[in-house]
Amino acid sequence: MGNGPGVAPLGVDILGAVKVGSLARLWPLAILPAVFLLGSCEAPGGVSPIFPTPVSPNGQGIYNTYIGISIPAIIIFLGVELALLWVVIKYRRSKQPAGYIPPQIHGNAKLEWAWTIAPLIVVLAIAGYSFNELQTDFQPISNYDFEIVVSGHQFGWNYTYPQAGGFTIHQEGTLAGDVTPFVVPVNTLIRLRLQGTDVIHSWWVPAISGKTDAVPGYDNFTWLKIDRIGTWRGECAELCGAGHSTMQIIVQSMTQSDFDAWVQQQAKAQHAARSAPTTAS
Ligand SMILES: [Cu+2]
Repeated sequence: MGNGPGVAPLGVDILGAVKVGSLARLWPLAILPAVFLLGSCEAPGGVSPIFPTPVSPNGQGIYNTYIGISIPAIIIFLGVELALLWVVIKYRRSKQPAGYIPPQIHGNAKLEWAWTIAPLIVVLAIAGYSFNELQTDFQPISNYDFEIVVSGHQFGWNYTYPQAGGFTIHQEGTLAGDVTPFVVPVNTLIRLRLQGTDVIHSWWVPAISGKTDAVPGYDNFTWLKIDRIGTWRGECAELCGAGHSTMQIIVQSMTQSDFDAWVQQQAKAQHAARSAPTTAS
């Protein structure tokens, strides 16, 4: 009695309905992250959330470091979670006699040393491994083929080629479409000298190199040596103002002869612009 659908007593029925109903409703939530990730691949100018294929030795080094830390971390995570589950299931209260108190380990010096030293070793290993990678990628190298000055401003990037006539490519930020590509020759070791003209920006193309800050009044360095012809995306990785999200980066690599032709074209265009009768800009 009283168990008709209209008069369900609070408790069992309602809880049951909530459990079953919410589980069924939660399924779409489980795939939301995947939808979000795939959706953001389509966003104009966005950096892919999926791992990029590294195309420069420093991009490869960063990728290797990430994998080298993540795989042991995943193994440790699974080990800890499995041990936890094993303890929770095997020693659950309902399987113990009433009033049971498990063996106490408080004050066990050996154990406490062990669980202090073991994580310390892991953390120091991660620190050493990643610091070594930082040294490799962000030192001002000296054996480069040529240098390009990358200057960040609100909101865009300027690339000056001092050893190719000193012209500058303006990669003005926009979300309306693709920005002007920053062009480099393939298989050439290029040093990037990063500068900032107003606030701190950060030059980041995941397939090529790690985030490198462009700081006003201070030169920062990174480098690239792209091993194939193509185009890669990046973005400013330092919140730098209202137009931060427009600061896309596109890097294009081409053969040396295509690059030489491109340099000729840029030099000619900028020379023509300079010698043309000046109009208000
Ligand atoms: Cu910026």
